[in-house]
Amino acid sequence: MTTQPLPHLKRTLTRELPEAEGQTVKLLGFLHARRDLGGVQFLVLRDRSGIAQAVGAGLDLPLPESSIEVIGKVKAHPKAPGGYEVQVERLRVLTPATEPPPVELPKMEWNVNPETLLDYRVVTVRGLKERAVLRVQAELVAAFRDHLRAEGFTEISTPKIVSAGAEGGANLFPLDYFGQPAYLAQSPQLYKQILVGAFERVFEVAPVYRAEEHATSRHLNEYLSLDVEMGFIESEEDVMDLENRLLAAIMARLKERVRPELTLLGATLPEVPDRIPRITLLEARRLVSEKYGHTVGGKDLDPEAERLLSQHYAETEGSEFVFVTKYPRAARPFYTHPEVNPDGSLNPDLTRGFDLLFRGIEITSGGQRIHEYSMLMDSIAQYRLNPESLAGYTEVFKYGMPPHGGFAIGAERLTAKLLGIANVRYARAFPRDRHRLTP
Ligand code: AMO
Repeated sequence: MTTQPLPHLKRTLTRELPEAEGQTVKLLGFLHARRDLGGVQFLVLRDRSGIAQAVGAGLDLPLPESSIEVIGKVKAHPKAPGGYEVQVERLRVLTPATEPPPVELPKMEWNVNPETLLDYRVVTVRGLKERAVLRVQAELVAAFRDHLRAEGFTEISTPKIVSAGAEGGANLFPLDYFGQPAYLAQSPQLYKQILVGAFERVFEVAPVYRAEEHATSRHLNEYLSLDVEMGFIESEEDVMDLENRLLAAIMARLKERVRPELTLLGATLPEVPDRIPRITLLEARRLVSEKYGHTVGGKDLDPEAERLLSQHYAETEGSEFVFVTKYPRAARPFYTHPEVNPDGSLNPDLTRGFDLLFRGIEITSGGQRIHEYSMLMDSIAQYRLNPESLAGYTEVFKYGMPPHGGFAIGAERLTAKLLGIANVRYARAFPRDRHRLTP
């Protein structure tokens, strides 16, 4: 053993071991696991690409999770993870852990005892499955960006400190902005619409804030919103077509880039149909009532109705996605465009708003937006909102806005449903929920 680095040896990643058989390599990483069998030490080193087993004698192994450098020869070994093992010639401890991790990472029972795992998230997030979830999400976000850029969209960044809410409801986090009342943004809705005036097609990837008091498996107080807005549409159908193409591109990319992570998590990616089925909300309510005997109160679908509707389309059309369209006005925010009747008149009850359900839950809301100033002001009055508080937004509609629409995908909900995770909190590195502000 030595304390001197060997500068001439380039770093090898654990996933590159098969190509390095018979060679002496240098691995850098974390001491994932260790075992002493009568003077022979086995260790598992974890780096960003995976894990590798190493074996040596007379090694003074530090605590798990210490940062280490291992130099040794690569040998084929069918029983080792990945089929190769490193015979340790030198072990150097770069940073010794000073305490053992509170949870044994290799033995971590996933999705079990969730609160403890979240309490110790600073270190449990290093677990192979934990980081695989976040890696898949990172690839999903990259695919979202790449596809939209290829369709001519520009990435935008809008304020998260705002003077008014965009989505209505009571779930705004207030804050004191130098003595002025302000809020954390519930969504980039109004700003993404304004920027359609500059770029026609925009998207944003950013956290948004919802002061939801209830703790459910689908709600976070801070979540990653994947937002899209597009100008010069005919109707919300164009927006759904775009989301259909986008989802197909995302799934194709995941299939190609994160196969090891998907295998580790036992996840099956959905097929995205060329045309995701579309059903109006009214028909959807009738369907779940007639086929499943489930009657929904209120104007929307409830979680059970979402589940049943998804089940219906999975069974009858083999689609794990379904768009629910033509939401009633009472169930949508003020900016939603009313449905246009065949004779060109406006429908006072229905809108061009839609949701997308995937594997039983809503992962997207979207729709066509109102683009005419007078119609928007009428809508604000009908919703009994204060036009002054929205003046900074409504003003742009005096200067000419094209017909436009868009949608937002909740990144954690999509990730969780893709990977079979029961609670959206595990699809976020450091979730914020009703009871959790740390870590
Ligand atoms: P909405 O409020 O329906 O629509 O949100 C859009 C999507 O965001 C996700 N989502 C959440 N995820 C986790 N925790 C929450 N508390 C939470 N709330 C919502 C869901 C949901 O479908 N401006 C519109 C979108 C648009 O029309 O473009 C909006 O924010 O996946």
